[in-house]
Amino acid sequence: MKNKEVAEIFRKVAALLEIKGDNPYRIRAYQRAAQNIEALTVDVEELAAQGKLERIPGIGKDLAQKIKEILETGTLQKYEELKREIPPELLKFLEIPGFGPKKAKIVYEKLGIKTIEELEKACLEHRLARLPGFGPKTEENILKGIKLLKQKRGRLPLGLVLPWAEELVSLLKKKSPVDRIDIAGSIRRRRETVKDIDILVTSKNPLKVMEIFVSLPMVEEVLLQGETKTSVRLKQGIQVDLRVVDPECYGAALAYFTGSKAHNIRIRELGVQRGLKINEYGIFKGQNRIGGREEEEVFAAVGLPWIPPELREDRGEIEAAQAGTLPRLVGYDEVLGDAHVHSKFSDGSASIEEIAAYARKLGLKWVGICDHSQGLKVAGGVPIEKIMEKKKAIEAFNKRSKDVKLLCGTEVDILADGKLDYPDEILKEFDLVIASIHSGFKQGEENLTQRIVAAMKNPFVHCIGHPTGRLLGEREPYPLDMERIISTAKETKTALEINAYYKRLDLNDIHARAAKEAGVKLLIGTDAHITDQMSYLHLGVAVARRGWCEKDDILNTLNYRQFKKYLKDIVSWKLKQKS
Ligand code: DGT
Ligand code: CA
Ligand code: ZN
Repeated sequence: MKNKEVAEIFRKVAALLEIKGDNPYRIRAYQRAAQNIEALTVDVEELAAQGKLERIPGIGKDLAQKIKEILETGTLQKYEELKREIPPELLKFLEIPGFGPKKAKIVYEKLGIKTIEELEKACLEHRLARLPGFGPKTEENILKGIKLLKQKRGRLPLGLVLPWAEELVSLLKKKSPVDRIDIAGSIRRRRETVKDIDILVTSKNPLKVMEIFVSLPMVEEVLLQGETKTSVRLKQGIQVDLRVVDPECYGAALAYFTGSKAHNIRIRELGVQRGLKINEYGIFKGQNRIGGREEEEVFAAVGLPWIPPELREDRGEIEAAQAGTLPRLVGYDEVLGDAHVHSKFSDGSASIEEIAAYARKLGLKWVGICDHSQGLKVAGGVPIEKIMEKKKAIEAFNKRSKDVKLLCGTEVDILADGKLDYPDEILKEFDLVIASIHSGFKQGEENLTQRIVAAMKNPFVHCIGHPTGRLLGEREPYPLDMERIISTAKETKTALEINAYYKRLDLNDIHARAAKEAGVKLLIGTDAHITDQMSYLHLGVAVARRGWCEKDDILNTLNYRQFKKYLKDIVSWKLKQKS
């Protein structure tokens, strides 16, 4: 997959153009293209071979040609030219979130600062505040940005890493003599970000497995090669640790390397209380190994049922297992629909037919077609005149389609004053109304909370979309009084979204659990702008599971009829409260 490489070059071109003060539309076009290419779940090379590059949102003839050039030559003529005009240090500064090119240029030229470390030091010593147009606030923002950048470098979003890990597993299964094989670590627990890939195998020929592993095309560098452990760095920039373990202790090793560390420590303590030693090599009584082949044995040894990996964070799962009150987590195959997909009616790239066909491929039964509202011009918001056309198209589709059904929805913008971007008489026409904030992130906690609370009080709003607005590694969540959001959601019977787009995962696991505990329903949506992104739905389920959610907590487990009825009933109930 060259997706990341192509996206990276586009992103750098955008940054270079920004320093030069080029046309903002052109800059945005490159940024948007980079984002969409990176988010693809299919190989951009494959799309190029099939002549389908222009199906990627934001890719026209010109950018398609440029993608081909990168795939063929490994770089872009235009990029090489731009690079020659601009010092490379400045490029690095542009990776700092919230540190724009104009300010970067001033710092570089006036203070001669050449590295991020120097920049951090200068901020701490308040040497930037004296520059024209700078102040203490700027320094604070730059320091925040540097912190984000460091986090981003250290950890990658699960949604990027999981497919790489799965690809490694499938290659090892196909090409090397492995018997058992599992992904362990934070990926198995489905943590939202991941430091490295941990893989565990058993094999009668460990040396052969290692030999084949280090020669896989995804591997860039071998860091350590041994008979039981080999570490490599992938071209994607992440480390992989592959361990070959004895079949006798595979279960114990899997439990150990799945973690979390905090969870392991609790299990080990429970073992000690029973006179047992539990580690990655098995379960021991004195010198004797009394178990460890299967993971269940580890839990059974300390009197517990098997605990799903998503819960293993020492957040009460041990106590719940002891009390027999572990949740029956919502299953990955229990979600029947995707609540939040953008179509060609706004800024999505697919028609409703294409979306339905993709849903069918994923085994889904329904999709909420939730396009942006009129005011979001940059995102192709649907003007009021076109809503009836969309509604009719969806009704006609539903008549034709026997299996997959669509809901006519909207992702209505919550405006700066808390009002919604469509009037009530329009909102009432939709089957599904998700209200989201897309602007005014800097308003402060009270205002932002108030906007969401006001939206929830609207009788036609079913759900709040990506409630905190965070983007992993790019944008911190805006400040919200989450307790008040959750209690108002409960009072108004408004659902909260678990946005499953890999950079959002918003609500996160902790907030999803708080919502569930308060009795608030959760709705999972991928926010897909291109059909492939619908395959991220499982990431939303993973968040729900990490949030201890059961089937009843998740509206996506309803079938089409039940879901539509649920949505209607909510509006009737809300209207009754008002009158
Ligand atoms: P990551 O890699 O930061 O995304 O998160 P993990 O959980 O995959 O952490 P990693 O790769 O450092 O280690 C994998 C697992 O190995 C971890 O979840 C628990 C186990 N482990 C590592 N170090 C220790 C330790 O010092 N004590 C115990 N009990 N377990 C450990
Ligand atoms: Ca790990
Ligand atoms: Zn949105």
